[in-house]
Amino acid sequence: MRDFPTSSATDWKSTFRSCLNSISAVFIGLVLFTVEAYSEELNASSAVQSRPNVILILADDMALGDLSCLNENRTKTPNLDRLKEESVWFSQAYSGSPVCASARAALLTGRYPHRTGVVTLNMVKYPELTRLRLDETTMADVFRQSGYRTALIGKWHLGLGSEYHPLNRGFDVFEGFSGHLYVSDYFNYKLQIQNETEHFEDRYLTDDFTDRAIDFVTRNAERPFFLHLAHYAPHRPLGAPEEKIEYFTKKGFDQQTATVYAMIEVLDDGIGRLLDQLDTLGIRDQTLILFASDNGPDPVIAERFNLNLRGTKYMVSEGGIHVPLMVNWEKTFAPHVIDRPVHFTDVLPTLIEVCHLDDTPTNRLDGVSFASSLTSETRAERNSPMFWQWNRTKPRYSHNASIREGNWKLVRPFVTRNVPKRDSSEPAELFNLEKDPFESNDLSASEPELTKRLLQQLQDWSDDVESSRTRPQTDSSKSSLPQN
Ligand SMILES: [Ca+2]
Repeated sequence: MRDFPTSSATDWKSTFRSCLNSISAVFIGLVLFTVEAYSEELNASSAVQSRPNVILILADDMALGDLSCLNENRTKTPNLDRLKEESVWFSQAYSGSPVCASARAALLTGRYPHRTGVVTLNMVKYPELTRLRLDETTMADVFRQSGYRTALIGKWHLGLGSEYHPLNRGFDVFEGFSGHLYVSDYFNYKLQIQNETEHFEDRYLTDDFTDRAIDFVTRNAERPFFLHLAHYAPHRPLGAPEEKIEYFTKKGFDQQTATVYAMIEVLDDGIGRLLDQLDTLGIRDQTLILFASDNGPDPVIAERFNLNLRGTKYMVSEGGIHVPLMVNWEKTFAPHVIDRPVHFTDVLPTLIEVCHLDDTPTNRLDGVSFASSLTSETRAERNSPMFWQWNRTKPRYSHNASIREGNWKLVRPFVTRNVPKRDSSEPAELFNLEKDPFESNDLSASEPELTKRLLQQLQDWSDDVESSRTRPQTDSSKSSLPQN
């Protein structure tokens, strides 16, 4: 050590102490900084590691009563039955709409379909009423923003035209079709493979989608992916392998019902194959799987068994909107049943929470996360009511509209399949779903105050979503998102 003059010993000591303090401060600061940086890295890395792959499988017009475990084996759905046993099953799950396009709009945005601009289903006749507004953020946008590889395999039905194409709405991969005109037959159809249209007549559509889904998960097994497998089955046009149809005609079903059931069996086979592939790849327990149907059974085909629920596709009665929903994440979610009502708009906020996604949609979500129901069997009530409305063209909210609050459901009846020319004067009906799940006992006369209040809430909601639907178009929400 250097010899310092005695006279300055006190100064030296104080300088040394001060120096030491500074060094300590720097050192401690450095340690803290390093620990902080490390822990940030650790948090980021554990967040990434805890992000599961997500496969959202949607059937089209498949009824709750089409699952063989719920229909005394009228149908054959062994894979879905097993998945249900291994999943969190929502016994009170609701679509966002009783028809295809609007239901998908709600599912993919977490918002009531009216806000998104998708209020009906005929894309050719009403292009402006079937496009997902460009200022809406999709589930695929959100996953992609968080680094997921995103794919839509199957049906889009949320707008024709390049701006509305799935590749411009958050999907990296699109192998499917925009609307019904592509599929004249399940054995003879066109698909858009990214931007190119290809014609196929050597395969069966449902198997084709399954093969493409298997191919996608195999190619992306090493990274987080979001796959929306939007099957067309068992939607019209009817068609299935003969031997499968024959199995059901031999059981005594008419030709049309037998064909629908055969289509569902092929769908189920495909889900089994996809799950097997996840096992083979060793990523099953890193993959969250959801299965749902977009709306109830199509009344035009044949009368289908649907647990005696009232109404069908097109109607806001239970038969049109009460759908199957199961959520599976092996080793993370213990199988159980949740009877809390959930709605399609709840799926996006749930996935944002469960997958720790970075981005949140710019527009206010209508849905409420049900993540707590996935990890616990406690029934957490949804505080806000749920709403539905559909008619064939511009919304007329007095037709086919409904609100559910707790166990009470108020329904403004479905009047006609044709375009309503004026507001409906049909009286609203009131049901207590806990006591009357079949909506057979109208209590509006004995509960006039409740009926009046719910009717007003439905009216307020109608005004709100209509004002949102007709807002000026802005594109700001998409400016920060990667574009194809
Ligand atoms: Ca549908």
